[in-house]
Amino acid sequence: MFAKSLLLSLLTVSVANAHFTLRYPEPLGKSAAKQDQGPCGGYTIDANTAVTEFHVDGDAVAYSSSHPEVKVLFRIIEGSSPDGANSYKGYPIVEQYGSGDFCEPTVTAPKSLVGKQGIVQVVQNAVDGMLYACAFVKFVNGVNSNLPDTCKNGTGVDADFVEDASLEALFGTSSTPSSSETTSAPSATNTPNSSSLKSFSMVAGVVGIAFAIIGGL
Ligand SMILES: *[C@@H]1O[C@H](CO)[C@@H](O)[C@H](O)[C@H]1NC(C)=O
Ligand SMILES: *[C@@H]1O[C@H](CO)[C@@H](O)[C@H](O)[C@H]1NC(C)=O
Ligand SMILES: [Cu+2]
Repeated sequence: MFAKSLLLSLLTVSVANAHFTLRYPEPLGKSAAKQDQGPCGGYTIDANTAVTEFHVDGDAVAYSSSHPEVKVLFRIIEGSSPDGANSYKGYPIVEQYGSGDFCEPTVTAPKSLVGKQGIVQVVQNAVDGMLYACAFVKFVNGVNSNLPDTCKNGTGVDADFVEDASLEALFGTSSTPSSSETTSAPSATNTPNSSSLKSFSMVAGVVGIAFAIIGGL
């Protein structure tokens, strides 16, 4: 019993710190330590940043999520500034259920961006607030017919289309200083009962993982 509760508290800590890891396109950085800081989770683009080709008629955005319930925006930003004025929804906002690997293989960008550089930004509205990750890309023609191995959905991971005012608000407010985004707290955006529902589903997910691990020992 002691071992179980110890494992459970360790898992709770690691889940609270992990948030999500962008796997494709290549992220600006892999640490989630500052993932609550917009626009790119504490990372900026520099001379060493990897550039991934992104196919405007359909390409993959893949991540691994520690949260069993998040709302997700896949945002396409023109140019190398994440606060750039021209940005687009690469896919309708989804609510993703189940923790683990998630990949949306048909994210698109406007054809007018072909040949230009840009940013693929993933923003999650999660139980612990807004979370950000970015990838630096060069837009190319067509559909990616050679999807990466990281483009897969974990067992029990699924998604539905959803509306989300907080994610929607990221459009048309590109002049908002990013410092205001970093101060957002979960309590500010969630009504008490919806946030307790989300906490419950997060705890349920953690317990599920713990029992899956205990079962495997
Ligand atoms: C993962 O699930 C989502 C939601 O059902 C779906 O749109 C997407 O195509 C799936 N990804 C893969 C790689 O099958
Ligand atoms: C949650 O709160 C809203 C408004 O505060 C209320 O209308 C709704 O009935 C509540 N739902 C539950 C499950 O308590
Ligand atoms: Cu988190």
